[in-house]
Amino acid sequence: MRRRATAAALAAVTTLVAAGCSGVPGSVTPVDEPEFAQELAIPPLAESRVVDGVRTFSLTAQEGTTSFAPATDAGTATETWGFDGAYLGPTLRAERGEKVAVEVSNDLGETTSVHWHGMHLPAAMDGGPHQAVEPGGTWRPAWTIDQPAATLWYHPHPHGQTEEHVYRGLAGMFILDDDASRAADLPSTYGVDDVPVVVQDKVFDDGGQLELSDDGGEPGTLGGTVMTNGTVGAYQEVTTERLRLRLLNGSTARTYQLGFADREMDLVATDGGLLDAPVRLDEVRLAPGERAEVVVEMAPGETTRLRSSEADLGGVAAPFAMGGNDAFDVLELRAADELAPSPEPAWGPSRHAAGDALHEQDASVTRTFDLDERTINGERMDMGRIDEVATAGATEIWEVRNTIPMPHSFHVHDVQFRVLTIDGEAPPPELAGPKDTVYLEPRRTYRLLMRFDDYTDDRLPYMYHCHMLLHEDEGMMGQFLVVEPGSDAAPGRAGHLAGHAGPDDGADDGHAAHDAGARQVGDGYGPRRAAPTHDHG
Ligand SMILES: [Cu+2]
Repeated sequence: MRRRATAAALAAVTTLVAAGCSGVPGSVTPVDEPEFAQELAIPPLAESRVVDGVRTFSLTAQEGTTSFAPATDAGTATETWGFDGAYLGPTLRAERGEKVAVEVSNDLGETTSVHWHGMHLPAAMDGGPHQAVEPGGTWRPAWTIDQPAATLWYHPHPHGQTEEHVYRGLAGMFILDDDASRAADLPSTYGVDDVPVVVQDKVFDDGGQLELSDDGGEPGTLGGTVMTNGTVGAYQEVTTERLRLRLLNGSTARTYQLGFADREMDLVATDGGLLDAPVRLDEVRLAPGERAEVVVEMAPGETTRLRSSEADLGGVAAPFAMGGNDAFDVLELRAADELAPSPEPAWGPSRHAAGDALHEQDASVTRTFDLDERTINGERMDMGRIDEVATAGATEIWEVRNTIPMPHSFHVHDVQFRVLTIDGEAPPPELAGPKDTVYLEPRRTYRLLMRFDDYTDDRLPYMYHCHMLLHEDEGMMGQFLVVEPGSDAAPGRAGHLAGHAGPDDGADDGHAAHDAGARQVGDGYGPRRAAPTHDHG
């Protein structure tokens, strides 16, 4: 795969706009419509074993080959990466309150990492660029699941290489359950009426190999092949009256507008968990990294298709060049002649709801984040610089603004936030639930409410960044600490933090076990609001 130059990318769009193309109909990023003739691949549920009360998974990043026919010629072996397989990874699943651990092994020829997107956990377990897993190495994060039921996911987050690693196929779902989700009237048989749907787009070269195109397009590679769970032209047999789709935009750059041409659907959950009640919608926009759980009704014997209509990207300069004019089918649903009954979607609050709730009146800090072409508040990512320091227990408002007419998004590690307002107005229903990633329409101000409950660390940061992975890799990211009240940790250069590969890289904090025999599980556990017992020596 090739890389491309940012300057060229921006220049190309600028040229298009300057040439007066903004009124041109059509698209420069069209998506092929395949025949929907392949059964949807369902990522297997990851096996786990419970050792001393810890649910322990293992994941191995590895190389392999995958057939993406009919997008490629039958028999073409496309080189891909996956976890425990050739492409994508198994679905991890755990319950609120459980202690979990993952043995992450890297059989690739280069350094990677595994970030638990949407997960509340200690910074040392987060899997960002500071938790690199070297080739041949193993990393053993461990933590306690302490957040609502949700459709989370995991993917690499290595410094400057996230786009390529995700694009090659390293991604999987991490489903969390809790008392509310267990008791809910929602389809819940995995792979049958509760179906993971990882939506991704690809470019294939003449030899059927994956290509990160270098045509200079913003906001990154927009592929002409769209696939679900790695299946091109997929169909899913439906055997129940209602089907729950756990939609994940696992693309690097493309934003989808997912729905059905012939019916509405019930939105039941956003990134971080269930809404207060189902919301009837025609479609839901998902930028890279965003998730939505929807429930769709089927009649016996009928066929319909999940499709992406022209994505509303807000006031971007050249939507025809950003995927905003593309409409295409994504997944075919084929209902059997007899369907088992499904209840009307309904659920009650979790017993944790009061503790989870965020209250705007509790906010004691407001921070401002301005996103430009590749910077946040004028800075590019520097692994050796702390940009923000938050205090455990604090509720904060982050005012985030995309200052240019290009697509951006905003993802915050460690927390689920609430969108309070967009330009002072209440958010639409699909942005009113728990979120960890939000698309930023240009030149609008998003006020995000979040709370940093616990897991303090004076040394290891969490990330916030654009989740358009080219942008992220090119520096659109910052680092924040969560510290104990009274800590003297402050923004600025942080000598203990390794920057890029270099002489400082040996100064590992010892938080994460990088090879066999190093520290085992245990670091991440402990009661809420208690400091973890890290040894920073
Ligand atoms: Cu961006």
